[in-house]
Amino acid sequence: MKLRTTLLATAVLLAPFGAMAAGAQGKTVGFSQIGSESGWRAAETTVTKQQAEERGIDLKFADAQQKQENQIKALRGFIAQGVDAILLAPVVATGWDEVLEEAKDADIPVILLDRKVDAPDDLYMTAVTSDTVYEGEVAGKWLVDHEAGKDCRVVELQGTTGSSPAIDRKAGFEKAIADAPNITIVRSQTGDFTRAQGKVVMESFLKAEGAANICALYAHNDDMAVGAIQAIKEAGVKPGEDIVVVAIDAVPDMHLAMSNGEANATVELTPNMAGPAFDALEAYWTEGTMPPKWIQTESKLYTVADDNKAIYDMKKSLGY
Ligand code: GZL
Repeated sequence: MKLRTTLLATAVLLAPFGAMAAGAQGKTVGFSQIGSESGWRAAETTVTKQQAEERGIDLKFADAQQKQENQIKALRGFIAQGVDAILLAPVVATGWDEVLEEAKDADIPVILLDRKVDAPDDLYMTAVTSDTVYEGEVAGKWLVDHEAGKDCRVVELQGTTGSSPAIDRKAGFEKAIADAPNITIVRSQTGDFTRAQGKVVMESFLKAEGAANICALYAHNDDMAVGAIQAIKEAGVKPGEDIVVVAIDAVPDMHLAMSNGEANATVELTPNMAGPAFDALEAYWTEGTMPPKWIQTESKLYTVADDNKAIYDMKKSLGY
C-alpha cells in the first residue's frame, strides 16, 4: 500500500494541477535556476514551469549555467523588473547576503528551492528543501546494514563544492557510518553532480585503488552514480555486485540501474519544490500568511527490493 501511495503521490507531484489557484493568477515570478547538470535538475525545471502555468503565474526563467554570478545578475534583473516574487535555487551556500538585501529592500519575497544559503533567514521568506543531512544518513545506514560484518572500503562522489546538499549529504553519511568501524571512506572527490564528471572521477578512483579494493560507491546524486556505473563496467567489474552503489535523487535511470542489478539503493528527492513554494506565496498574497522558514519535502529509500521497473515506467510516463 505504501509503495502504491508513494507512486500515486509521485504521480500527483509530477502531473499538472487542474484547478487554477486564484491567489497567484497574473503574478510575475522570477526563477533563477542553477542549470541542467542532472536529470533531477531538469525535472525540477519542468515541474516548476508546469506548476506556474497551471496557477496562471508568469514565470521569468533564468538558467545560470552553474555560475553564481549569473544567478546574482538574474536576481538583480528580476528586482529591476519589479517581479512579485523570486524563486532561487542557490548553486552554492555563501555569497548571497548583498543581493538578498536588495530584494528585501525592494519588498520582493524570495523563496529558496532545494538548496539552502548561509545568510540570515530574514533575507528569504522560506526554503523548500529536503533534509539533506538525513538523506546522507539514510544512504549511510543502508550501507552499514548491507555490509554488516564485512570490511568495506568506500569511494565517495561529492556534489558541487560549497553547495548545501554536498556539505550536508557528506555529513549525514559520515554520521551514519561513525559507529561502523568496518566501513571506511578511502577516496572522496567532487563529481559536480554530473554523469560525465562522475564517470571521470570514478575512473580515477578505480585506477588509484584497484577495483578489487573498492567495496562501495556513495554518490551524492544518481547522475554521478550512473556515470560511475559506466566506469565500473568498463573496468571489467560488476556494479551492484562487486561494487555496491548507493546514491540520492531516485531519478528514472537509477531505478532502471537497480532493476538491472547494477545499483543497489537511492533516496528519493521530489522534483516538485515549486508546488509548496507557490502554495506559500498564494497564502501570503491572499491572506498575508507567512510560511515557516523551512518547508521540508519527503525523503524515501528505494532499494532493489522495490519494483524498480514499474517505478521507472511510471516516472518516465509522467515526463520525468
Ligand atoms: C539537492 C539538489 C541536487 C540534486 C542533484 O537538493 O540541489 O542538485 O540532488 C542536483 O541532482 O544537481
